[in-house]
Amino acid sequence: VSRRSGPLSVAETLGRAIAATGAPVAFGHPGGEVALLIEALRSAGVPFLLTRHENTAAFMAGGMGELTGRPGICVATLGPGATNMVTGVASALLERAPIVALTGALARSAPTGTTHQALDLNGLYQAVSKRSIEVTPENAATSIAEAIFLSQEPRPGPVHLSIPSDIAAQEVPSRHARPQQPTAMSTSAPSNIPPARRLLKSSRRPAIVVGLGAVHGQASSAVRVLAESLNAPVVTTPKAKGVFPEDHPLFAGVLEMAGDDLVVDFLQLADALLLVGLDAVEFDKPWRLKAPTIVLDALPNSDSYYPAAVEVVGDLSVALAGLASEPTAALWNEKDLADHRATVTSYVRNDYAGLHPRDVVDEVRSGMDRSAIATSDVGAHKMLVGQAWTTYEPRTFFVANGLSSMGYSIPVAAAARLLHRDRPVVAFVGDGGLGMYLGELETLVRAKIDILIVVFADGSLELIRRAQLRKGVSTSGISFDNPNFAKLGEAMGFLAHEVSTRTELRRVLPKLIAGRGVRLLAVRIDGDAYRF
Ligand SMILES: Cc1ncc(C[n+]2csc(CCOP(=O)(O)OP(=O)(O)O)c2C)c(N)n1
Ligand SMILES: [Mg+2]
Repeated sequence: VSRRSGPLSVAETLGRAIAATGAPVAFGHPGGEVALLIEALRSAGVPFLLTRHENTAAFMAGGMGELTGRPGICVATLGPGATNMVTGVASALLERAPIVALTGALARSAPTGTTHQALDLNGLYQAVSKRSIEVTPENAATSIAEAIFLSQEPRPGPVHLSIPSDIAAQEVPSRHARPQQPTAMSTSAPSNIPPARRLLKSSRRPAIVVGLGAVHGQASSAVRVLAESLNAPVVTTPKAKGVFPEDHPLFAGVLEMAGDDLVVDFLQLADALLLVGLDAVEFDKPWRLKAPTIVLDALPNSDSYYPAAVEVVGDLSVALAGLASEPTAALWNEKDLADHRATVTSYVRNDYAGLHPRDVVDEVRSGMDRSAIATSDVGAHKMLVGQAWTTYEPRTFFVANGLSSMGYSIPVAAAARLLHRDRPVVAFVGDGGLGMYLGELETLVRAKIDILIVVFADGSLELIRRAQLRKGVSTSGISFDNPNFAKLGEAMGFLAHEVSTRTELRRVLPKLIAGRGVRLLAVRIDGDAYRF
């Protein structure tokens, strides 16, 4: 780590500020225009991990952000590098992942009329990030400080900096070397506790709905204390899985995933709903719950996706603690709750004769300990995994459910393993999502990342096939051929097995779970087995 004194270049200024956040690595795919930036990151102590596509770099950075709450870092060059990274940055915006996305940009000294690789990158990135700033020597220190700060502020997300290629080497004038930015996050004392308590006190059957704001607000233990003191059942959204332990007798399922209607019907029995950090980004159906709501969040309910009878804005743990002091005698019955959970569990299984994708989730779950980290991609398999994968702790399950982009699960699992070298990590993915970024398997092998990839090989974009069936149109444009996965593993240097029966699954799974490096389990399934 270089600690040269004297004036710093723009690249060095950015590199040092990023290193100071504790970012362990920057992900990206270079061009000549970002060479100085990558070198400045490296010499500040932030090594560069080359991905084969820029979106993967942004997905990995987003994974780091979701895992830690601090910004992940991704880098792309100008022009096609920057356009390639747009989906990954948009994913960070709607998955609420703090990241700082750095791209090159056309040299400010480029001759008038230069159009080669010239695009309005700030205009492009403005649409997919919280802010997009063109870096100059004068604003460099302030811009990177703002990017780091703003990315973490609720709701977390991406901030983009474009660095014109001739600016990177220029010196930051000493009078601009100190950033003009706050460094402390805002925390406000929650308002409106008394009316919330009154509503709760008059309720006989309160229920708690937890969203992803509770992950960022680190409200897990406060949710549990309140749920137990009220004897209130708890459901979560997919991205909040693990905030409440799913083996707890008060756990009542996951919204928006397979069996969603059952969970909604159950919640209709409630006479008051406590919504904790619920983010509308996770819902793609209209709000159906009828009971009056107490809305607890870091931000005002400006989306108005769901109605708020009482709104409590501020620190979630403080707000939850303020409500927990008023015990009510809730009329929920433990047996009804247990029956409800069993109904949800059996629903996703279907009466299907062959190897059910649910069996795969169950076998992998029981082969890994409670601390395991799982990720899910997007498709029919997500509906299953989001309900069926038992999650015990916050920040141990990650799913694309905001932008819901294919390609999310493997990079996020890789980021998880880079951070947690002591935990088993599994990525569930469809054969469509895997195929979209197949080249990245080389990245994972090269970086020696210990993960199990479980691919549901149905030869189809199954979720889309279901949509076609529902709409009564022909099922065309959704089928494809898969590679021979075992041979692919041989060619690319990782262990891979293909199974199509439960016996085969049980034979190869222990070896795959216990192994090192990249391991791939391809499960041949019939897409008809899924039930939403
Ligand atoms: C980048 C991207 N393109 C298209 C979609 C729309 N989409 C949602 S699910 C899906 C099918 C995914 O197929 P696969 O990965 O095989 O999963 P399956 O549904 O078969 O489980 C598609 C195309 C998307 N979410 N993301
Ligand atoms: Mg598929």
